Amino acid sequence: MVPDQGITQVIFTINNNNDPFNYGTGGSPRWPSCSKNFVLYITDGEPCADGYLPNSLRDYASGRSQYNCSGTSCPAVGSFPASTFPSCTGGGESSSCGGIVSGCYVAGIEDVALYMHTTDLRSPTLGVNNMPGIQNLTLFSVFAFGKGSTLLRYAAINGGFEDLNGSNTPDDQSEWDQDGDGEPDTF
Ligand SMILES: [Ca+2]
Ligand SMILES: [Ca+2]
Ligand SMILES: [Ca+2]
Repeated sequence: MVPDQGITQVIFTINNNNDPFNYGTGGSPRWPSCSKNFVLYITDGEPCADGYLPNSLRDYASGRSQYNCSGTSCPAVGSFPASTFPSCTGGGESSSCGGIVSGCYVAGIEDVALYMHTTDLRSPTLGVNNMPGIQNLTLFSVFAFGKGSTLLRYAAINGGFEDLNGSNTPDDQSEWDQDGDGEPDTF
């Protein structure tokens, strides 16, 4: 939905017919501003090479959310333990991610999650078909065959919190743990 300027190969086209915000039928487009939009992310492991991000998204959560990983590790926050990423093989091109870490083996999903959840993706400067109100994405992450990933928890918090105090950041546990069990409600 937010095409990466760095992608040279066109992998999808944007028009009214495949616009997920378009609820119109019969050739009459209709964009209700209050529609909710969700991303269900199902994975069998932690992402391990997310360094290939546009500069505007790289470490976006830094200074915006305490649930921010950087380099090859996530810090401990509250009851969540610190973690380092499993090493993964192949794929990474250091040059593509500015050589920040060899192979681009760095975190990034928690940055993208915060960006997509706190940014109006249909504004005069972003996306197509500028719509009134704020259109964002809410992330639910499902860690199949595993549990207890600090990285995926932070992504779930950043991408799924309800901002009760208007700070635009998940700075209160009640914003992401309404049932009080210590786990993000979207994880
Ligand atoms: Ca980060
Ligand atoms: Ca908040
Ligand atoms: Ca919870």
